[in-house]
Amino acid sequence: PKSQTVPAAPKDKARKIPLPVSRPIVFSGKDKTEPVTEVSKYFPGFQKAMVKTMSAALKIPHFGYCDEIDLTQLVRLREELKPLAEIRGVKLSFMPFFIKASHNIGVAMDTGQGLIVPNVKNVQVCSVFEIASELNRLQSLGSAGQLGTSDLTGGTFTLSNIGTIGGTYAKPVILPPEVAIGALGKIQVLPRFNGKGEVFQAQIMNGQESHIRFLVTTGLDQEIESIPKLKEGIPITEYFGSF
Ligand code: CAO
Repeated sequence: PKSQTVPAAPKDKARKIPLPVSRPIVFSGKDKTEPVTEVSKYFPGFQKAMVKTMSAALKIPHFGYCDEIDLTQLVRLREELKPLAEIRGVKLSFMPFFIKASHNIGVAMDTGQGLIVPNVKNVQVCSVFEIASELNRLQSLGSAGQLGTSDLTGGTFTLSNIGTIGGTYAKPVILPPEVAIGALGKIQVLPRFNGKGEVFQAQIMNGQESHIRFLVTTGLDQEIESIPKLKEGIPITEYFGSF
């Protein structure tokens, strides 16, 4: 019988389970209160401004919308274009494609000075490569703490790519006086069904848009609609401009 194959439980005496030793808990770190001051040598008042803006942002009544987007075609397209951009000395990530899909687009950047949102102006007249080049410029200036006022003002819509720091979903907070913001999660290979009901490896990204409640905006939902244009075989130059 089955029960004979299972070894009998050891008798109490034979057990050698060590007794739990209770030691007092010692906290090695202490809470520290840091005043929000002019600590940044690059932007005097930078931290104060960041706290002020984020406090104003949190007063806005937000409405959130979230969905998943199949980026399989876009991932393929970037693979093709990346070496071409490299020849021109431009690093081509996914961001320029997302930025291109809307107007005067701010990009939330994680820098040594904190969170900053420079924007790429008039994306509608720029090619994806021009946007990538401008994004490269903003990133270098951002990490050196050398962004100017013109780069930091005039944005109309912001994109926050939390995928670069590993996040799949986010609830982005509107940057006033803008009325909407989009968050982009990490792109993951996941099983999905194609039109024939076959499972394929899809490149899935979750996107979320927050906009001021009761306001209809042209945000991420429109951008998402514009991306499938790639699938319709529209020539790259028509959609992204010449490079
Ligand atoms: N999923 C998968 N891979 C991604 C990705 C995503 N969502 N986003 C970027 N990547 C890839 C890029 O394509 C690139 O890959 P390759 O080396 O193959 O080209 C690599 O990750 C590094 O990208 P990057 O960070 O250099 O460039 P980027 O243009 O994608 O992002 C920036 C720039 C400024 C948005 C980013 O550096 C950053 O600061 N993100 C954080 C934003 C943040 O903190 N938001 C939260 C607060 S506000 O709501």
